[in-house]
Amino acid sequence: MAAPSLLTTVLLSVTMGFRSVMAVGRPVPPHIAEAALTTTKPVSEAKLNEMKQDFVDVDFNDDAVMDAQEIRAHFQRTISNLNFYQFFLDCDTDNSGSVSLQEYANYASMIDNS
Ligand SMILES: [Ca+2]
Repeated sequence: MAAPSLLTTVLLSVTMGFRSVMAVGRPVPPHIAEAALTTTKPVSEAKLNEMKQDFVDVDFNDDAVMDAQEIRAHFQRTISNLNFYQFFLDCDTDNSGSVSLQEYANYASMIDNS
């Protein structure tokens, strides 16, 4: 029995969550726009810019990390608690309790299917 894995479900939900708010688009500050990022999987420049936009949209207080409260506020009821925790655990690879742009870029590059 090959049911879709939990991770697949999480990733689909998270990706759709981000896409749905892409149109909001807070201005991307220069230090984010020009940040040199590495990604676990290679991605296009356009995709990198999309990730930066996602990041800025979530980082309301501009402290250069997405914390749990910001991610929660951003997604509101669009993802379940379980997906939320899984997303956080998967992104926050250094277990700092928040997600940096670099951590998000690594994560997002892994779920990029384009
Ligand atoms: Ca923040």
